[in-house]
Order: sequence, then C-alpha cells, then structure tokens
Amino acid sequence: MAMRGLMHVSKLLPATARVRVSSFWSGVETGPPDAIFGLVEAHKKDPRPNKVSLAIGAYRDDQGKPWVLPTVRKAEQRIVDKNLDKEYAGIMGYESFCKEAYKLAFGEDDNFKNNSYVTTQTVSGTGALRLAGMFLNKFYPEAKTIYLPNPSWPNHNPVFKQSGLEVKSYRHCNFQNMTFDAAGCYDDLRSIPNKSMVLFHACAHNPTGIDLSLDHWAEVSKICKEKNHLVFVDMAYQGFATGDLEKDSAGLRLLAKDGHKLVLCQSFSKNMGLYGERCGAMTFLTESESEAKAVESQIKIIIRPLYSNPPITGARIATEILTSPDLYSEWLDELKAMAGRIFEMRGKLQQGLINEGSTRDWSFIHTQIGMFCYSGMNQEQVKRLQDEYGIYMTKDGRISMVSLSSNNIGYVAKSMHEVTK
Ligand code: PGU
Repeated sequence: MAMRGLMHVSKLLPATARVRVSSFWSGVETGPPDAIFGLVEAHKKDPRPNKVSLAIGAYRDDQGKPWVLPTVRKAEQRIVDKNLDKEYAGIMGYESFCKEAYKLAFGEDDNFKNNSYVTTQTVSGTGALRLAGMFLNKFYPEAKTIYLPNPSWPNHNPVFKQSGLEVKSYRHCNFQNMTFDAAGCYDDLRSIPNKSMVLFHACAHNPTGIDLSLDHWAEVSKICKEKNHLVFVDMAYQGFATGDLEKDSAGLRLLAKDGHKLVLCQSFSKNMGLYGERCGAMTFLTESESEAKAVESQIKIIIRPLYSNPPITGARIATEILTSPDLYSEWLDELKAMAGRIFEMRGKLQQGLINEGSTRDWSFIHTQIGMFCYSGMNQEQVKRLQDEYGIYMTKDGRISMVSLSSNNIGYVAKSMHEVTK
C-alpha cells in the first residue's frame, strides 16, 4: 500500500525533479563491511541455531549472555538517587572523572602525583585515539607517521589515517612460535627515524594476546629514549589481562617513571563493561603546568566542533565506582572473575582440541593473555568455520575468548579440529 502511494506521488513530480533526486549518491560505491562489526551483523542474520560469534571483544557470562557488572548496576542506582541534572559536561568532560582515570592508570605513587599532565574525557577508547591522532597531526610536525605493532587492532589503521597520519608498523609477533619478537621490535625501533611516534598496547595485546614482560618494557623504554621517540600507549584492557589493575599498567608506569612524556588512551568499555556508554580518556604527560594548559586549550579547540562535549552517563558510573570504597573493592573482584573465566576457557579450549585428537601444538592458547586468542588459523580455515559450522571470527584467526562458554566450547573445539586436521 505504502509503495503504491509513493509511486503515485513520484509520478506527480516533474521529470527533472525526479532525475535530480535519484542522482545525488549514484557515484557512491558500496564499501566493504567493517572487519569486526561486519561479522556481528552477519552472525545476527545467520539462521543456524548452533551458530557462534567469536568476533567481537565484548564479555559474556558462562551462559553466553552480555554481563552488566553488579557494581555498574549499583552505581547507576546511586546516580538515579542523586537526582542529577542532564546539563552539558564541559568540553573536556567531568573533572572528577578525568582525575580518577589518571589515578587508575598511573597509580597514586609520589612519582606521578607531581606529574604535570592533561586528561580529557573522550568518546571511549576509539574517540581517544582519534582525538590524539588529530592533535598529533596538527602539533607534532616532526613526524607524520605513526608506527603500530604488527599485527594490531584493525581499527588503528583507519583511525590514524583519517586523522591525517601515515601508518607503518614495527615487529611485534614472531609468527613462527607465537611469542614476542623482541629482537625484531628493538631493531625496528632503532632503525626508524628519531622522534617517531610509536604505539604500544599497554596489556592484553589485540589481536595476539602476546604482552611484553617488564624486561621488554625496560628495553623498549631505553631505546625510545635514545631515539627520542614519542611513546603512545593504548590501554583498552587494564585489569582484563591479569585481573590486576597494577600488573596490567606496569609497562605504562615504567615508561612514565623513565620520563617519557607519553600520550595515553584509556577505555572503560572492557574493564567496566561500559561498551555502549562510550566512556574513555586521553592523557598527555607534559613538561610543565604551562605546557599542560596550552595543550588543554588546543584539545578543546579540536573537540568543540567535533562533538562539543562527551556523553555523561558512563563517566558518572565510572566515577561512582572509582570513588566509592565499597564499589571499588567489589569491582576489583569482578575484574578477577572476568579474567579468571577467560583463563578457564583457554584451558578448556586447549583440552577440547586435545580430546578431539588434534596433534597440533595448541599450548600458546594458554600462554596468550587477555580477551583474544590468536589461533594461527589461516583465512581458508576461518572461512570454513563460518561457512560450514556457523562459527564467526575475524579473518586473521582471532578468537574472542569471552564469547566461549560451557555450552559452545565443545562444538568450537570439534569444529576447529575439523578444519585444522
Ligand atoms: N583499542 C584496542 C586495542 C581495542 O581492542 C579496542 C576495542 C579499542 C581500542 C576501542 O574500544 P572502545 O570500545 O572504543 O573503547 N576493540 C574491540 C571492540 C570492538 C571494536 O573493534 O571496536 C575488539 O573486538 O577488537
């Protein structure tokens, strides 16, 4: 009926108007689906009852259900009880949230109390990275290239390219034995131009689950100092790798203690499960208070015409948890529980593959850390898992461990064995 009505109206339009209306976007070509969110959409449309989505890093409980942290629910209730208004936050977001985010990352150590820095609330981790990219493009003319670990989160590349930077990589993963390619990384950091921008994953490296030890961080820090590189840290998983906030930020803190005036991007998507609330922060460590003030003023000038000011609810929730001793200690237990469940799933997946009769060495499943398992499966095997078994993962063979549960782990292990034997 509606269709008939529409045709009727269009017939009334003069021919020229019709042509013009339909020609605006005729030159737009269909782009490829997103490497991660595209798979979420494809999985939703898949009618097979035993389908499994291992594509996105969003925590599930052992029933496969999204888990809202009980502390988040409690914080929400407290916020409702305060009967707060819905006024705009400032351009930089809530001051108390920014302070807490900084403290969480760097700790309350005297070394950091006296740091001069500027922190702004951002539209989650992605927004922080984009904002930092735009700032660096504008104010760091020494280098127009940012170096990412190989491999890295697929969205890093477009985030920085669209910020106007060039993107290159340095070695991170030794693909032969799935360990950190320390020698390759050090070599690359030494051979790139002085004052380069280099991005590191603070912990729970995405997609490999291969993190740097403290000795590795110390060496990286030394080289970056010698070369005067600008260190950029993406910390999307603090607390998620080991279940311990301090351990997961040890590399970052070592860099800061060594005097790097680094750039940090933080996300509260994973460690507080605030995915859709878009809650994050960006920090620049600076030489002086006056430098911090100048940087802050320019950050504001970038944010204002972009999104004006950040969303308020996620930041209120995070602040409530970080400033209420009871919620904070409960949250530490929740972090341990999430990291613990992932650890358990790693053991079960490895055992499941052995039980199926796989003779491959899957021991790395257990040594990798964080949300993902970098399985080493090739694109053809990943495609077979999707086509024949309804199991979705990114084409680099990355498995989101948080989507495995007691219900699907047997099926996933069996299917992985079928395509890799
Ligand atoms: N940095 C890294 C290393 C990440 O893995 C992610 C999220 C982000 C930043 C951005 O997180 P925000 O949600 O914007 O705070 N990576 C997940 C989530 C899906 C996605 O690609 O955005 C993932 O599955 O890789």
